[in-house]
Amino acid sequence: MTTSAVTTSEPFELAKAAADHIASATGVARHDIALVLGSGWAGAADLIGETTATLPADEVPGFSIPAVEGHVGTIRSIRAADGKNALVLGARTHYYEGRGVRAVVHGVRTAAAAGCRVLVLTNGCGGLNPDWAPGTPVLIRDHINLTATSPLEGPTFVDLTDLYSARLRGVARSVDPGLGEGVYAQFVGPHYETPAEVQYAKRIGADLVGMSTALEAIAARHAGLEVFGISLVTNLAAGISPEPLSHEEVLEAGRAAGPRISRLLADVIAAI
Ligand code: 8IG
Repeated sequence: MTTSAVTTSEPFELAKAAADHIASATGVARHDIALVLGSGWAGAADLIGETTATLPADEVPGFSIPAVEGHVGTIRSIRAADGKNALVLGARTHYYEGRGVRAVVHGVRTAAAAGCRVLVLTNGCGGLNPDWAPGTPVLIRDHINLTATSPLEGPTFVDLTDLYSARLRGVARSVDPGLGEGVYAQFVGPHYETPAEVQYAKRIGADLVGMSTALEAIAARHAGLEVFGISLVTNLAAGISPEPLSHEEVLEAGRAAGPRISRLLADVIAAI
């Protein structure tokens, strides 16, 4: 084996180690569905089912505690009413933390190694459609990756057509027929966009702007997971509204919408 091949397999070995740790620490040999809960979505975990184990993220190989207020640093195993085991990853690593793209997608690869078939990616984001008031959940139909990087290394030519499962979007709309859909553009951040960048995003086809999700979704498709993405619009993107953006506003919109979107997500999980 060449040196580069050994290097490329490292992330998957680390994910296997994390999955083995999760299996032994939770007593659940295989999980079925994984969730990454972003800004505003943390409350969903409690509605999905009974938490059977809570692991501090920094005890699981490759994970670290998150840098952002509004994100929790635990990995939870939840038993749903239908017997499915959900793995809730509360410790998302953002690309802007500077730990590299491997760290960003480690949770996704761990979910796949833990047996999951479905990955639910949630986030808080800025909205470009003025009809989507702060607190509106929006299904992710597709993404535009503006990070100028990929979680895949080497000649890994993965097809991203239908990356965000049409089947799972249909399930979500059967739960809430009023849900809108949009294209999510991942910027690096951690600064929010300028109004000019928001207009650029709009012209290239984005409806939502954020700092997560796209890189994770790519790694998920590569790992064979079926991806469901849903955003909470916590603010209108810069320049869409005359108000300047504040992280306080983002947290407040998340708090206010929390119970309603948590119920929605729990109902979607139950219907999957
Ligand atoms: I919450 O307006 C949240 N995250 N890039 N822009 C970007 N990320 C965000 C925004 C936003 N709001």
